Amino acid sequence: MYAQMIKSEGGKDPSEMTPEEVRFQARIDAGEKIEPKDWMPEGYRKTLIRQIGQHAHSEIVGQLPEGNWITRAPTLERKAILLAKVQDEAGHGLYLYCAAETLGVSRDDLTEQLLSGRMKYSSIFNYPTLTWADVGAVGWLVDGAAIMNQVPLQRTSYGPYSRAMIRICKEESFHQRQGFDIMMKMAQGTPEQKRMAQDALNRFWYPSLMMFGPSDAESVHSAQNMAWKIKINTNDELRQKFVDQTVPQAEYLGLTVPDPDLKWNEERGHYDFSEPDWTEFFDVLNGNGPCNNERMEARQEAWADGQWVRDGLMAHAAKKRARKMAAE
Ligand code: BYC
Repeated sequence: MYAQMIKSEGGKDPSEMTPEEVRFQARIDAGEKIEPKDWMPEGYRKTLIRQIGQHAHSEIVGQLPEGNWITRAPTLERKAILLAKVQDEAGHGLYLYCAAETLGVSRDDLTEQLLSGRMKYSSIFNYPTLTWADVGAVGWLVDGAAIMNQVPLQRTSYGPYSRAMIRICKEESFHQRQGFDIMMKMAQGTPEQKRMAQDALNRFWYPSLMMFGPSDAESVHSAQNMAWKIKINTNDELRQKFVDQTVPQAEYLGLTVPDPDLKWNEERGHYDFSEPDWTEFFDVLNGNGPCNNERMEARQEAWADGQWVRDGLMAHAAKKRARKMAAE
């Protein structure tokens, strides 16, 4: 009876749920947050570890394309802004690793899974930043797409993830605006600067659309994740929202979105647009993007270089513990 009352659209059939699962789904449907010590289905825990872990890794790997330009930022002010942004991404990664740890996985475990290639990070960070305009395009488009995805995640059902997203979203809007500001300067600059801005848009447009994940028909996790309110919108819904929001911004910049089929559809009240090349997307996911090897090597090197710091911290903690025990 209770099982029949719950919604769980897209998820498991209520008649196949255990009484615990039924109670859990009812809490989700009532809009309650799930906290670390609450009972949760193993699948819920696993999919959250997958998504939050992937999200954390994306923040950390995501520092690399922009970090590439810190030493070459055109002015001291731009350098300071970029430094702050890249540091923010490191902070986001840390909040998210902490949120994942509440699900019973350690940060070392997650790192090991990233470095061994068993865990993914966002496809977008496998593309290079070739010019300063690319730093603008990353802020404007990549952070713009990230916000579109992350604002609804503030309402995700898992408490620690939802709270991490609230903090992260505040910073992401600054990131997006700094990117747009760079694009504006470039688009209004010399013909060569405008050409660089257009070239950056040309190269980052479709990879940014891919950030939302495969089309709904190909998305394996969406239905269950939406039933559990881990995910609030489908991949295609968010992609459409992103296009609708970004096209007028491109027009304002005087730049052309690289899609000859892009046009406003009066009837739908949305832009019609061309799908990204999904073969390229899956190729990038399989490790064959332009920068996959470079990104993994950079993370592996950073992890190895940081070993002495981790060893030092562990030795210090052990000494402190021993001193405390001796004093008791
Ligand atoms: N890249 O069933 P689906 C940032 C995978 S960083 C790689 O639709 P789901 C920033 C997916 O994992 C922000 N993989 O999955 C940082 C699954 O593979 P597995 C990053 C992708 O989970 C620095 C398979 O494809 N944001 O803003 O329902 C500087 C099937 O997909 C991608 C997040 O991480 C992709 N783009 O939906 C600047 C957001 N898309 O695991 C900026 C949190 C899909 O089964 N994550 N896959 O092998 C999410 O919201 C969801 O996980 C996704 C995918 C929408 C990405």
